[in-house]
Amino acid sequence: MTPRHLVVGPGALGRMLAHALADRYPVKLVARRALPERQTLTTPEGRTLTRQLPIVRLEQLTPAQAPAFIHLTTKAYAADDAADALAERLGPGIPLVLWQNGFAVQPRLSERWPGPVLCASTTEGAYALDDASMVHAGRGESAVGGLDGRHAETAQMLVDDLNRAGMTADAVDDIDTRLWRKLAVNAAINPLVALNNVPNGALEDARFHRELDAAIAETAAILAALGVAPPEGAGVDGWHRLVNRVIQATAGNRASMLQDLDAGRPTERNAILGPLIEQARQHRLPCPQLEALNARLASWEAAQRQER
Ligand code: KPL
Repeated sequence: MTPRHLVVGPGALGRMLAHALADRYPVKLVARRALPERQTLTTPEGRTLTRQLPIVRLEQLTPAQAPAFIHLTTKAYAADDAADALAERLGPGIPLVLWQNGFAVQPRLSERWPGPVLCASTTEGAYALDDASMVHAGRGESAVGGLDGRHAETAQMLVDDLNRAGMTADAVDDIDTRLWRKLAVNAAINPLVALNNVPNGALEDARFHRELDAAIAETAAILAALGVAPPEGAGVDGWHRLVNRVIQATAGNRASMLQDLDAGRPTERNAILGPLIEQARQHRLPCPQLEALNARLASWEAAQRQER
């Protein structure tokens, strides 16, 4: 059967999306390796649901299986290669939905993908237990839109599907601002907790304040130069409040970057710190703290590669 939604990248978010959409629409999950089709999800309320999710390999896709939407839920560093392979297999014109962190893949693929590109920013919480089971840890909200407010009708069609599937989603005309805001939070929290091997809540400890404050101040200055409005009030205080709120709300979490280091995967530093450092250079703004975090993560990753 031709799927309406093709979900590429069977990590926790991809499988959560596939589980939700499969209740209402034909869905296929695309994976690079064989995975069990019998997939289990534990809901935020603790119920266990098991479904058959059709899983295909990317190499098996043909234009006959072209869906209404492709959801790309890979890590940011794997998104470009996956998108190239999808365009080659499925042909042009299919809306691509980018669920990645950061602000690197989004402008690049919005230029390169042969069709409309939507970006999604979500606060859904999910983690994988193994190849066949995952936990939907907390319900969140998703915002969807094209960069610069493009593709509003397509975004509305997608959020209608997501809402019918039980998620909470909105079509927005300011996804650029939302992606930068999420990136700002990730840039403040993720590298520090990953490099120190601590849960998010540890950043409330005074020993982290100097580095946390420096990362927030540098990020605030860069985003001000880009014209990204600070959240919750003017200036750097708005960014502090937002970051502190997320630290408190996710105090027990091991952030995604820490999970990446634990699993021996590369981190998403190029998608999160990379765009900030690049913009700082373009606007001639100093960002020594962000550069130091990036360099420390790079050497950690290099050491991990050598161990393998
Ligand atoms: O989004 C996150 C992540 O882990 O990537 C935060 C907000 C840091 C929560 O853990």
